[in-house]
Amino acid sequence: MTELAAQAGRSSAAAPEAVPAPAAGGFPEGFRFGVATAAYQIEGAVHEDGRGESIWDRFSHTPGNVERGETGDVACDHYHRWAEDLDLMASLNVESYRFSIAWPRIQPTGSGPANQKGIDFYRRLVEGMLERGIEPIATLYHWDLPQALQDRGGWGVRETAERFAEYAAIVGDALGDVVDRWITMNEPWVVAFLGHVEGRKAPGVRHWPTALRASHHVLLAHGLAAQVLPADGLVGLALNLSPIRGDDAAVRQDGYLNRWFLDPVLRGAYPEDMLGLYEGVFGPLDAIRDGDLETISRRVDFLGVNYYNPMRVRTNAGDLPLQLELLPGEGQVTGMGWEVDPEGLVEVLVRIRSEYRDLPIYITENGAAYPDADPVDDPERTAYLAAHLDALRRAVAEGVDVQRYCVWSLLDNFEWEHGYDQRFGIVHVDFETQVRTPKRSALWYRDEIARVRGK
Ligand code: IFM
Repeated sequence: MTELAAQAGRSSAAAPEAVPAPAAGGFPEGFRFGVATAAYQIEGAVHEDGRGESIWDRFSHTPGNVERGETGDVACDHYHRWAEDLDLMASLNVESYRFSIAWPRIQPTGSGPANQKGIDFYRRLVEGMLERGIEPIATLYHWDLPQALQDRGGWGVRETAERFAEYAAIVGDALGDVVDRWITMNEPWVVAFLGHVEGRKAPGVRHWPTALRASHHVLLAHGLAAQVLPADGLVGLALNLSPIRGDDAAVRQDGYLNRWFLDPVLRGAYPEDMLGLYEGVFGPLDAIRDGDLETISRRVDFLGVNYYNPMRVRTNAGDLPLQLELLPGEGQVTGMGWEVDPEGLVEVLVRIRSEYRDLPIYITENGAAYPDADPVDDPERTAYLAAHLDALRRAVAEGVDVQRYCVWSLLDNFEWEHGYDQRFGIVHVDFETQVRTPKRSALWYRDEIARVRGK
């Protein structure tokens, strides 16, 4: 362990920490407060230092895909302002930073040797975190597939999972001495289904059989990468999970959103009811080969949970295979129309422990977009965060081994197909000037961390 890493609390042990005892502030010993971002949403500099084209460059530059035709070309210009952003985190008492590595900066066409300038950028960034006492949590895939791989079939083909493992090995070798917490995949459901059924996200495909193949290949990519990432680190993946409310359709939506990912990762099997449903409509899912589920479930040192809201559904005799419709959120909703329900977080976490297994949980994303009346006075976001942290304390009290909490997001940023209008940041970004201003929610978070730490 390097001295810098030791200062940032890097552990040298490969095994997940033992089940924590309750400590100050209702969180276990070793618990850390963090923030999260993703490369394409903040970095900009899409043509610099040898970065290749990603599916999000292509998708956002295709008219009609993103509101107002916005793109991540400049975003928060974090590629140039990373040191200022790390200073900002340190000033907010942030203890962990979940960031993502852009695959096309490391391998511009998704295969072949590493682009040294890409590696150098992330090394500078990680060393900058460690110098400030901030723990790095590196995500390897937050949706920016090299376009060259998409041109060969993207997540619809098995080869992409194999290429991903090569990329993971490159990054693990290059940064394994300074990073020991790895998230392979962010939100496989979004990648597979929003990207390949609804076409709302890159690559904008609308084809169920491709989406089902993609869902399997994304999970396989996790499994293959987990085998080659440093053995002395910890590996997980981040699933977006929601409790589902509604009639019979809730079981199908739960299978589609939650169990299709939880079951293979934590049980080594796809849920029988969903396999039956999908195969009944689309025929055998022959992308799933012997041994794949063993690969997918072999190494999950912690589970990343992205939690925002519950979902409501009702049966609808329409479109196969799910035959359901999503209903609007009830009660308080955020700017995205997402229902505010902190208890849903407790439900999700307790369910993982009782129905699957007791494993370390990182809340890898939680937060809210609001159309703030004032750019920095954001009482609704503060209330959202406070209520969800309280919910997390209840989950801890019920025995869930919660080890990290990362607010989504540090900065207002490129919110995918919504462009820059949906602001999730606890720090306001003026996209004309790139000036960052902490919102009241950021100051509240800073003070809450200080309070828990007895500072
Ligand atoms: O901005 C996204 C993030 O990239 C993935 N999880 C949900 C966030 C809010 O929509």
